[in-house]
Amino acid sequence: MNDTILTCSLDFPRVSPGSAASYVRMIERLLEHVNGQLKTNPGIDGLIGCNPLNLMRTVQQNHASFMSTIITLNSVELLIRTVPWMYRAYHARGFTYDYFFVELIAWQIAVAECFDQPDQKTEIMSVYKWLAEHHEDLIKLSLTGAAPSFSVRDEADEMRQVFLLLLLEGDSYGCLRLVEQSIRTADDLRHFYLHVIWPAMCAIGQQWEYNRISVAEEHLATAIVGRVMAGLYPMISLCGVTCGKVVVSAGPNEFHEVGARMVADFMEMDGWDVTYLGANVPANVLLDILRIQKPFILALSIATVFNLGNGQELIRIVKEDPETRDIKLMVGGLAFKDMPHLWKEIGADGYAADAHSATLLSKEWWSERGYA
Ligand code: B12
Repeated sequence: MNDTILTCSLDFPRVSPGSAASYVRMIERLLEHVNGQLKTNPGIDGLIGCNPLNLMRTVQQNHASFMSTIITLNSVELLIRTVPWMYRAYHARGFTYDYFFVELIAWQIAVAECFDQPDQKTEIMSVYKWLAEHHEDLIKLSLTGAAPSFSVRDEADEMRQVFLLLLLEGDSYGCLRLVEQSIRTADDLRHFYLHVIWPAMCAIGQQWEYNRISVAEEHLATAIVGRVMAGLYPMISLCGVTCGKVVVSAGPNEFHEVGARMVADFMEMDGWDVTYLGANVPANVLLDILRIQKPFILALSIATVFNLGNGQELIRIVKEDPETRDIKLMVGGLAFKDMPHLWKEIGADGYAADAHSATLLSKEWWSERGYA
C-alpha cells in the first residue's frame, strides 16, 4: 500500500460489535431511506450521468452489502480496496464524483433518523463522516489505481495474449482450436488454467471495470471458458481417486464460478473425490449436501467483497452443526486477494491463493489427519 492509503487509514473509526450488528439489522430500512432521498434530489439525473435509477439502486445495494462486511470486520483495508474500485467502475459509467459525496451525506441523514441508541448512532455516523472527509483521497486512489487491484501478475505469456484476444472477439471456435493444439499433458492443462485462463479473465474484468466491454461480453467470455474447461474435463476425470471427498462450491449469491471450477478440477487431478456445485449455492441447501456427503473438505469460493458476509454466515452455520462441524473449511477467491488474514476473521480453517495451492493445503490437512 502506498503512503496516501496508510495516512488515510490511520484515523479510521472502530465500530463495536453491537453497533455493527444494529447496522446490519437495519440495512434495508437505511437503504430505503437513502434511495428515497436520492430519488427526490432535483439534480439526480446529472449526478448519475442520466443512467436509469435502477443502476443507482444497484450501486446502493452493493454499498450496503460491502459496508455491512467492512463495519462487521472493522476492516479499513477492505474499505480502501472497495470504495476506490466503486468510484472507478461507476464513474466510468457516467456517475459523477459528486454523486458519491451526495450519497455519503444521504447515508448520514439515514443513520441519524433510523438509529435510536445515541452511542450506536455516533459510531456508525463517524464511519460515514470519515468517508465524506476522505472523499478526495478516495477519488485520487480510484484514479491512480494505487489501491490493490483485481488482477494477477501480468505475465508475458504469448498464449494468454492470443486467448484474451479470442475471448474479446467472442471466438469460441478459435479458443477451442488453440486448446486442442497446445494441451497434451496434465501439466499443460495446469499451466493453461493458471497462466492463461486466470489472467485472461482478470483482464476481461478490467475491461468491464473501465466500461470498455458490457456485462454481455463478460458473460460471453465466461461461456467460452466454460466450454473450453468442459472440453478438457475428460483429461481430468481419468485421474484415479486416492484421497477423500471434497465439496467445491461458490458461496451464497456468488455468481462467479470459474475459480471454484478450477479448484475442483485441480483437486480431482490430485486424486480427490470431488463434488462440484457451481455458483450461488444457498446456505441451507449446501448444509444439506454436506450432511449427506460428509466430505473431508468444503472448498468455498468468494469473489465479490459484497458476498463475504454471506460466506461468513455460511461458515458459522457449518461450524455450529454437529453433523458438519468437523469438515475442514478452506476458502479462496478474489475477495481474499491481498488480504491474507481475512480468512481467519470469517471463521475458515485455511485459505489458498490459487487452485494449485489449494491442492497443497488439502494434502497437508489429509496427512495431519493421519492419512497417507
Ligand atoms: C466473469 C465475471 C463475471 C460473470 C461471472 C459468470 C460466471 N458464471 O462465473 C458475471 C457477468 C455473472 C459477473 C457478475 C458480477 N461481477 Co464479475 N467478474 C467476472 C470476471 C471478469 C472474471 C471472473 C473469473 O472467472 N475469474 C477467473 C478465475 C479463475 O479467477 P478467480 O475466481 O479469482 O479464481 C482464482 C483464485 O481466486 C483461486 N480461487 C477461486 N476460488 C477459490 C476457492 C478456494 C477454496 C480456493 C482455495 C481458491 C480459489 O483460484 C483461482 C486460480 O487458480 C471478474 C474479474 C476478475 N478479476 O476475476 C469480474 C469481477 C469479479 N466482477 C465484479 C463485479 C463487480 C461483478 C458484479 C457485481 C457486477 C457485474 N459485473 O455485473 C456482478 C456480481 C454478481 C454476483 N452476485 O456475484 C468485480 C468485483 C469487484 C469487487 N469489488 O469485488 C470484478 C473483479 C470485475 C472488476 N475488475 O471490477 N462477473
